[in-house]
Amino acid sequence: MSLPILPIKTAYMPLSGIFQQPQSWQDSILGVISFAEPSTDNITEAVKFPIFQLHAPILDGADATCEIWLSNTDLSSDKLLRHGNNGAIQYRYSDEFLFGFISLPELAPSQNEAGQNIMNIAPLQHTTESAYRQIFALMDELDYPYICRFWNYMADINGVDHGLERYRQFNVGRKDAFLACDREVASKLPAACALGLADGPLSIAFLLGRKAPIAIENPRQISAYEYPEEYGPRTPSFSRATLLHTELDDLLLISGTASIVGHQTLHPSDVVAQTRETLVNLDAVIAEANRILGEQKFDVRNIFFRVYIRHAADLLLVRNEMQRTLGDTIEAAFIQAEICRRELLMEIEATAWYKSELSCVK
Ligand code: 3EB
Repeated sequence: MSLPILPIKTAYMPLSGIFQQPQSWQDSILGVISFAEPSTDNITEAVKFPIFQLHAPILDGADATCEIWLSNTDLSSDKLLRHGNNGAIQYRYSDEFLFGFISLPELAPSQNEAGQNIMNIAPLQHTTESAYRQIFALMDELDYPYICRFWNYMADINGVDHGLERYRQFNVGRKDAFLACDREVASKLPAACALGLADGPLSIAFLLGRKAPIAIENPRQISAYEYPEEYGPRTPSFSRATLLHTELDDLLLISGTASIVGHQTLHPSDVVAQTRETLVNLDAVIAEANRILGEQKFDVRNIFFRVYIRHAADLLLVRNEMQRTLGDTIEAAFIQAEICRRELLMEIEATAWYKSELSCVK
């Protein structure tokens, strides 16, 4: 059965804005991704929805520092959202979607009886595998078979220990979990992003669904799961975007997108050229989604961007280049974060909606 409209929607506002909304609106929240600085002022115990708090500096777009995922169905009494937690996972769900997150401190694998770390596995790799295995177990338990999107954040993403860059350790742990749980299916991988923050635990948010999304690749780029070995011993398990499609609405969740063509990083020390290249890549992903839909539904001018910038001082260069290409009225939040390849100075992820006129009338 396919619903004519998508039973999920997004909103963007600061954390404090959420608590000024009508209670019925707040009751329809599946979860919140919040880039606000640590502040618990407004957060009471009564809050039922998961708030995925990331302590990353906001450079611009303070009116949109939270991305809110809401259920877009009539919440009559028998259809209220439910929530739960399972180990380190917090989640909330409707009949159609589940939003959750897990935060795990990085721990080494348990030691053997003699107290030795028998495998000498890097703690981040081990913790990543454990986090993903817990998420996959939850999917099986609650019967949400599909992943629409992952958001991955970790400390010091470009640091090196155990002889390997930490992002690459993360990729090994993620791949091992995907393979072990039979989720490494080339053309069915979820959209994702992976960013470095100054500190904090490994933090992964996820959006699960009961209908299969369509995985989109970028014709200008080699699929990330096919990157050559020079980028690490295991390839990243993600697709360039996922498309959720119904009769009336479509939603495109675009993965972190950077200045990569083929598999190579272009314009290593030129943040303006990287921005330009990234926008061409975003355009290519959007065009690919439109091609699959057989209709020009999505447009790079009608989209919400989250822009991650490695060096705060580059904000104006990046924002000006985006405005030069897209016009002054872009909807975006700019966050300071580390990108997963050292030479990358910025990365953009995006959410694009298409609503037919019929859907808007409703
Ligand atoms: C890239 O295209 C840039 O490892 O989950 C973008 C999106 C990137 C997701 C991930 C990494 C990830 O390879 C990096």
